[in-house]
Amino acid sequence: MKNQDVADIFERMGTLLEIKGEIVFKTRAYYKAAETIAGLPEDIETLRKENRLTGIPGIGQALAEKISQYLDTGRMQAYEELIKEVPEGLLDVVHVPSIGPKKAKLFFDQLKVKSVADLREAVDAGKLSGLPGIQEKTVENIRRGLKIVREGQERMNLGAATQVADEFVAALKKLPEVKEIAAAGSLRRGRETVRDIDILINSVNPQRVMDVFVRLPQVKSVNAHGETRSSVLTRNNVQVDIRVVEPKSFGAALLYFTGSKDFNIKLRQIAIKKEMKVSEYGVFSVKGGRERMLAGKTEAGCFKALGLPYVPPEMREDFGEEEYFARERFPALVELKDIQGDLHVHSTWSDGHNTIAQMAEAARAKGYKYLAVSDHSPRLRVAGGVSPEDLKKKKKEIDALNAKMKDFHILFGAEVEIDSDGNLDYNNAVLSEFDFLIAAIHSGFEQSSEQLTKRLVKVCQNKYVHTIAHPTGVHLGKRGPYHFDFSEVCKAAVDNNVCLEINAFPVRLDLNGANVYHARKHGVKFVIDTDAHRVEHMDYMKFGVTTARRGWLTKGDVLNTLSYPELTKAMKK
Ligand code: DGT
Ligand code: CA
Repeated sequence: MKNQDVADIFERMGTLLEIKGEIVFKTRAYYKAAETIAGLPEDIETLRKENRLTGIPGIGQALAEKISQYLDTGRMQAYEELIKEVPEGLLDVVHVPSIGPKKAKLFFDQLKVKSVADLREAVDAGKLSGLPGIQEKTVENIRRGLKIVREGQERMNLGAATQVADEFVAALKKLPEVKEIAAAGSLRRGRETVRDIDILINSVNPQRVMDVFVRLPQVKSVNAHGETRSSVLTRNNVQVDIRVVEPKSFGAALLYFTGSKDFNIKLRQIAIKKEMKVSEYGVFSVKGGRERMLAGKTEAGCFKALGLPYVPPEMREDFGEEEYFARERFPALVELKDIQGDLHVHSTWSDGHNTIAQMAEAARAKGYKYLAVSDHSPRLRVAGGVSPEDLKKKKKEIDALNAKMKDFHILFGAEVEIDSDGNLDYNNAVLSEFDFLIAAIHSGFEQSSEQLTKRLVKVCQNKYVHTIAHPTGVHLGKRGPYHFDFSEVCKAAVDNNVCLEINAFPVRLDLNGANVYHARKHGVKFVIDTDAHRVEHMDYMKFGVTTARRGWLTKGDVLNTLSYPELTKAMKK
């Protein structure tokens, strides 16, 4: 199916025309067409064959001809002409945080900046200062943007990493030689971003495992092909390393290669104090200068031999271990099976792909007991925010669905915009109607820390608000968090019975594990939400739970582990 290819070209044309300074009407047409084609359930080649291209909303004769040309020849003349005027590299420049089409054009016209590398050079050489409208602060923001881009290239998000690892694990698991297999490293710890994938295998026939691994279809190139270790690059340039170890050391190796490095160092120090040694081969007693293996087969065995409680992988970072080790027993961390519902999903009422009924059915199939359908409010025009009039219809639709269902509740929700002064996008009469209200910032990130803090505190004090969505605004690889006084906002949240969200959408993972850990110390309560814009996105819940575990949350810290009656009680102000 070529739908996505065509959509991508139109999307690029929209951006290139925007850089060129074309009128909004024309650029919008391309963006709209791209969005529509990407979402088409039918194959665009079929539509073409049956002469139905112009029947697609927003596709007129001119665009239909461009599509046909691409389907016939694999090229689109209009696109090729456009990139003669506006170099393709500017598409990357535009997407550097804080750049956008206007600045991309300015730097291209004035400094011949044609790529991100050119931009980096121009910034380093101090050439941006003095250009019209470019202040020192602007340059600083661009510098920060370039850093985020670099990090985004070096590290993928947890969702992307999980997908790659799952493919490799599934393929290798099929081998009879593989007794046990696990992804280790930052991925196993559930870190929000992952540099490379470390897979560990328990097998007595390493050579065969190595040979199969380097020949898997996902592999683009082989960096190393050894007897017990190999390393490859996938077609998407992800590095995947595997190691095969003997059964008696599998647990110790898993412990070692899960890391983090700092956690390993801490374990080694503890071992030394107890006249022990811990390595990737096992836990050993070194009493009296004699080395004796105590454990290695399983991870749990290694912790036990060290006299420590089992530390879940998500907690193996450089914070709080002392507190953990000092306790006899630590309350169990929250698990995916504890989750009773998703409180932040979108529907076709705003920019979601599925209807409320479809989302609810998928939620029920997961075993959930409730779902809050929280569409955008009108201020977020790009996301088709719901008008107060349409809210009445949406409410009716929800009431009708609820009347038909037993043991499942759809909550009438909204993700309402927080304006630059901390006010909400619906009036109080409208706000009072919602069962569950999420407040969110989608603009005005560049405000000062004081302003942003004030804005968020004010929202916490709003009596209708139940939670703050993606509280720091981070977009992994695209945008850093906005800055505010995190402790102040945590305190305001606790004082006003407002939850902070752990947004499980893989490009967000916001709050992240470290934020959650600190917020928990303030006594904050949390909701773990997927922000699903289609049914499949609801599967992201596992990443949110992982992030919660990285912040040491137990079931009791998370609002959406409650039953429906408990939830409604807990939401009362
Ligand atoms: P990443 O790949 O940057 O997302 O993070 P990790 O934690 O996966 O780091 P990586 O792939 O360099 O190494 C995997 C694990 O192996 C790491 O978490 C701990 C262990 N490890 C690697 N190098 C060292 C080391 O020099 N010392 C110690 N103690 N452990 C190490
Ligand atoms: Ca790694």
